[in-house]
Amino acid sequence: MDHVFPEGFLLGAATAAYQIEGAPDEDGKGTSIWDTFAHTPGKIRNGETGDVACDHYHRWRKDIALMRELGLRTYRFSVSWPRIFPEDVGRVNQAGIDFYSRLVDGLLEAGIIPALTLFHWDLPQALQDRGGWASRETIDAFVRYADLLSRALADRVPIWITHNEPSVVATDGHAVGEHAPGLTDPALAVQVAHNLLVSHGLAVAEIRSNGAQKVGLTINVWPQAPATESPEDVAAAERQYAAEAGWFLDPLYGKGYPSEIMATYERKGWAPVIADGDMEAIAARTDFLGLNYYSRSVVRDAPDEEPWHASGVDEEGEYTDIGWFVYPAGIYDLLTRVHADYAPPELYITENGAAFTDVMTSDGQIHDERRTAYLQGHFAAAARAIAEGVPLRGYYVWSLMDNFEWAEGYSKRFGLIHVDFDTQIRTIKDSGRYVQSVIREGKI
Ligand code: IFM
Repeated sequence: MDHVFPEGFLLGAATAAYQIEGAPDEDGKGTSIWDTFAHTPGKIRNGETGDVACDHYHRWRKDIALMRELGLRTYRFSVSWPRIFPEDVGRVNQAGIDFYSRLVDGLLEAGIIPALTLFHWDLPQALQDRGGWASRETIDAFVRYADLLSRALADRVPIWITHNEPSVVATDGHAVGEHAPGLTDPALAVQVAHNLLVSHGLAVAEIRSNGAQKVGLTINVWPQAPATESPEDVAAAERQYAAEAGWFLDPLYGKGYPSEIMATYERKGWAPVIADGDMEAIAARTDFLGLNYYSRSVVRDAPDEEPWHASGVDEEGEYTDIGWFVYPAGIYDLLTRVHADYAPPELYITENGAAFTDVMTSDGQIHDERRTAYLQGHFAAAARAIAEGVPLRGYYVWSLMDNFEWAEGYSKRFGLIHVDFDTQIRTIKDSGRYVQSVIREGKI
């Protein structure tokens, strides 16, 4: 393999609070919507919850030691908002801030650059009770939370991510109902997406003024390829892309919402209420864009399919355990397209990885060849984009360790580190050793 990452490239791994921490009511933490949702019968596979997860809240020192062993240059984690504000915007829980402050110090001592996500889906239940992301009160609450936390940590955390995957929060949580808070109202979902973007934009200035070196946002994007070269299929793929990616990226880069998508929302009565100044707020200057890439879709024109008149087509080839097609070239397609369309000053792959069933062999190891091959293919395609001038500065593998995969519970393992959820024993997988060697030697 002659692909390499450039000198100084930040290769690391990512997690999120609810997926790993456990300790749902320790040290003054309030209830999040994911605590509520996971405890609602029928919502999570096998009735599992994040109550213990990887018990990272108690084992974080050991987890940092494992990151150090892997040689990670950077670690992306998220903060549990209800550890900081257990109720709504009123009382601050200093013990919550102290937990993350210790974590950050531990990372820095280990030579690992912290990257902090403010919102990876675990909204305080008290805010949901007042309307959640559909309410502008939550925008204000988020800005207050961003300000408070960045005042406490921006002197030591250089990379700040406001939101993780706002489209998933909006769609899965508010239209499909498979994620917390479990609502099924498409118009509400469109408003939620708008409010998330406004809250991002308003928080950027606060975080920066508190000393953060870099502030950005993470979007999940699946490139959409047409099933054939027919103009109808090509247009369908572009519509799907505009609805999923353009709806978020265009306004972030000052282009407003895509008109074709807005026209559809207006026709359906789903268009968001936009207050004066919102579009300017959303377009706040950011230092980088985070992209989560897992797969791509192939779509064909389908006039009967609402609302985008497009429908997915299965591809021949390998799929991961969660049903996502393995398509390494898609990360190159995505990076080059986003660079060409919006030219963010810097890009990060803030998540990429694969769920596969792992088997511990008699040597006590996990020889996860498919995950290793997945990563190798995606690293190589990303390196190709860098070689062609895309300013990709870092790459976070999802995930550092096996964890709570939302509605799928513990059934899908994405980790570089295997977690035995009965004993909490961690075992570095072959894929983890592979990432270690890429960081050490630079070669992919
Ligand atoms: O586990 C999730 C993560 O929380 C957000 N991005 C996708 C991952 C895999 O589904």
